[in-house]
Amino acid sequence: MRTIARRTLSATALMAGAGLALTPGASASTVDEGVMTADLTQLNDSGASGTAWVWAEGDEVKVKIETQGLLADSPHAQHLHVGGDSECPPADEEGEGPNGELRTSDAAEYYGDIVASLTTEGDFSPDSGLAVDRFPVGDSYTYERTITDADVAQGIRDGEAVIVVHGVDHNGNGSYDGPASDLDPELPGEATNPAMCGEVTDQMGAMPEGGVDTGMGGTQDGSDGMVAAAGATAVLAGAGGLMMLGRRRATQASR
Ligand SMILES: [Cu+2]
Repeated sequence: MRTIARRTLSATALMAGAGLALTPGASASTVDEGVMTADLTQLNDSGASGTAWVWAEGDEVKVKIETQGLLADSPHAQHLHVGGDSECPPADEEGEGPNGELRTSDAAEYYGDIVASLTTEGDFSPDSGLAVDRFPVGDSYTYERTITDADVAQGIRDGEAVIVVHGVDHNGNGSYDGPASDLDPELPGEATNPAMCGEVTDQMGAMPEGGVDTGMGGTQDGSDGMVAAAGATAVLAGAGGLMMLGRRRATQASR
């Protein structure tokens, strides 16, 4: 077992050193259990950014999102989208809204429809897509939730999922107002226009793949791969790697 772990470490170190993805190495059995990531980047000149980590194992999907630069003191609808081209629109994409504002429906050809609403509690189906009283509030927040949906989990594993966070203060007056939303005439477009978007991918390896540390089951083999990969990340990335490990511990502790 020690030999296998060392071999995993070497392979991972080589891949990381070459700037390639931290693939599961010897842990072929844990492919479905690995973390995927999404680098959330701004749309509509929102100034927002963030990172998402997504674990999909069996029917379970665990999502963690960290944000910065969103409109403060306001709810931000956020969803997993699947469909379209499974990608985000270009950052400067314009839409049919006032002054070329990109509305949610304008970019549907890129990221498809809502398949899961990343609400803070209760229903997470597309029906809750605009349940503004059950979405995170604020400019910078950390969101974490596990949902159970076989189709959503499969869409993520297939690399078809995109995370979109909504809510843009186009006129900079500190609240959602102005013309009606394309999704719901009762809401201002500012409340529903996309603020940032990220494709859920296994390419980045912001955190190493592994079964046990996701808290969603896993095998002993997955654990070995996880420890080895984490070690390599810490050694190679220095402080950055340690930060990532700290995040993972925080994730564990909060469960
Ligand atoms: Cu959305």
